[in-house]
Amino acid sequence: MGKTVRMTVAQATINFLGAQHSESDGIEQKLFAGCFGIFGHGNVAGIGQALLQAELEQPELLPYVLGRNEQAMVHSAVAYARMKERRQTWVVSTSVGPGATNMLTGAALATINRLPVLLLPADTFADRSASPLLQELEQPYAGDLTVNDAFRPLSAYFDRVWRPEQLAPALMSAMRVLTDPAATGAVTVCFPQDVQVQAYDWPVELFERRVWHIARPLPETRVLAQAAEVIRNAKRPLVVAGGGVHYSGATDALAAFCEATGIPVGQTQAGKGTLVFDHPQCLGAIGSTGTTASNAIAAEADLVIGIGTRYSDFTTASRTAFQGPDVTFVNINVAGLDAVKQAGLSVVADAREALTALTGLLEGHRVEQAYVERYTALDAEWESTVTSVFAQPETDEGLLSQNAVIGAVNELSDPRDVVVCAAGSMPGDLHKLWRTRDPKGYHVEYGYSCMGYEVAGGLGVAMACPDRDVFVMVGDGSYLMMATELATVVQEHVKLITVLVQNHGYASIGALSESLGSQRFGTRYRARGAQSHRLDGDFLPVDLAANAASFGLEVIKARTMAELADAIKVAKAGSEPVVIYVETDPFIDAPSSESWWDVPVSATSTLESTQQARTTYDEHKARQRLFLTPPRVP
Ligand SMILES: Cc1ncc(C[n+]2csc(CCOP(=O)(O)OP(=O)(O)O)c2C)c(N)n1
Ligand SMILES: [Mg+2]
Repeated sequence: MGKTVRMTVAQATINFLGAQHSESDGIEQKLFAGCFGIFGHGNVAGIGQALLQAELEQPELLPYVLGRNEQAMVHSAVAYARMKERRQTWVVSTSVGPGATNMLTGAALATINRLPVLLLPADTFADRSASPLLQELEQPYAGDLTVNDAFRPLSAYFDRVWRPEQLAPALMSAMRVLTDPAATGAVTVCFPQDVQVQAYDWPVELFERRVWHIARPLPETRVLAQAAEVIRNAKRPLVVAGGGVHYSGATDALAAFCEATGIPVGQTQAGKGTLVFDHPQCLGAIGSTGTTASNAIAAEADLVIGIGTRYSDFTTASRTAFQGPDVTFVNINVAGLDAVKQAGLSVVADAREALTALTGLLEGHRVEQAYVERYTALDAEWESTVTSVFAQPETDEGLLSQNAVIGAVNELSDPRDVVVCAAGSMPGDLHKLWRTRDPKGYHVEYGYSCMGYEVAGGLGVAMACPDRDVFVMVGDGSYLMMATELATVVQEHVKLITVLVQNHGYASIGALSESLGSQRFGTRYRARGAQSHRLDGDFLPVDLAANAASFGLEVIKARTMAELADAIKVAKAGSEPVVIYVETDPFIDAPSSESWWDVPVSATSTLESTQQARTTYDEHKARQRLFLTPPRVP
């Protein structure tokens, strides 16, 4: 028996986590920047005691940050991890029951976006001595089940430490998955309340500094040669760049590939910034919320080269974006799951490695000049559309358009500043309009598009990048869903600029509802009418500016463009968090993507609006394609 050290399961866990590092390209950093937490009886005396002991005795080990909502803490952690290209994240500690299950939405968001976060929900007693406990779920059909089993389908790895002996293998597996570029996501390790406080003699090696290498899997030589041949034979190839390009640190490799070959790029939400907006090969957003340039080129492409993309419905315009009669796909992705999509030639590899090798193999190859001229002209056309909507004046009622608000923030922010958003009409509008001038300048969570991510995510971004200003763009609906982390922003002295866009309800779902024949039903924040008994009465007198001010931060109300511009300048010049409150007209849309999104419409209805929408739906649906044919390798 080697040397051991006696401590509790919780103390061992915190000591272990504080000693973990990630390594990529020779750069080592701590895997966990710290631990967000909210204490309850499930964790206060176990993990909580261990965190206290660590803060007093080893303050750098795993700094503790108190959040306000468990879901929000996961959002902050995930946003942080995204800004750190998945090389560093946070631990999130919660109590049992509601504290734990509040994290479920965050877990789903992390796993869907393939972003690492370590969740440590507390769990019911392993020895069942006092069951049923406060907040314990009892099911007549199973004795070993707890609410935490709900994390299983949402986690990239799930474990529960019933006995101290299980701790080391559970933690090792958790680290393996967090640092695996293909498998990463929410990693959940549950800690029964009584187990957290048990003492055990741990081998000292468990707590030694440990470095987890983040792999860059190389492409298979033969497959890559085939990919190069397919690209050489394409007349109108198009790259679809996703978040994987960022996580691989492949933005320079992508630029080199595109400059050498002349192949243009459409970007997914997570892939925006992979080329800066004015790069000659950058056509901006692609798909349902894409630019007309990307979408026109997508419609004609004979080859799509997907790099680090999941091909979500927004990216493929629900499989209507690519209309070339013989279009095929080559996919570069670390995850086999994504590489095989659309019957593509699968290059299962790290994006940077594969792109660099491909550029070499394609030396001397360039697409035809006529193609370059065509996409360059389409791109210029879109840019002038953006310029014109950014300059939209106030309406006759004195309201700004959302386009103009986005334009002002874009133009008055510094190139390295970061814009953050997640749900509502703004993600789509930002995807189309935002001129990204730095690879990390655009942070829209659109894998889960979770209302409530905005402020919490903005906090995580600002903590990850203290050298950049962070602009959170949040609609009134998302703000009402979860503005709570403004309290944490104040607590942590984080400079966060929140632009709160008030349009009294859901501009996004309202417009969607109308387009689907559902007449904007139930999408505005209005009181129930005394006569009609419907939600068509007065607009609610809710004062969100006063609400924001109640968190103890400065709120600037802007009505006109001049006031908005002033507010942004004041916020940027200061070092404190600011909320800018602005009312917009929800009926002014962003310029059209000339694209579609598959949202099914009732097949039968007594409403004429629904019947008409169904006819339109059927027309679009007929254009949807399956893509079952792999590329022909010459
Ligand atoms: C948690 C969650 N619930 C519901 C939705 C569906 N949804 C998407 S956008 C939206 C409305 C957002 O309203 P707001 O933040 O005011 O933005 P706006 O649409 O007005 O731009 C809703 C309800 C969602 N994305 N996330
Ligand atoms: Mg709104």
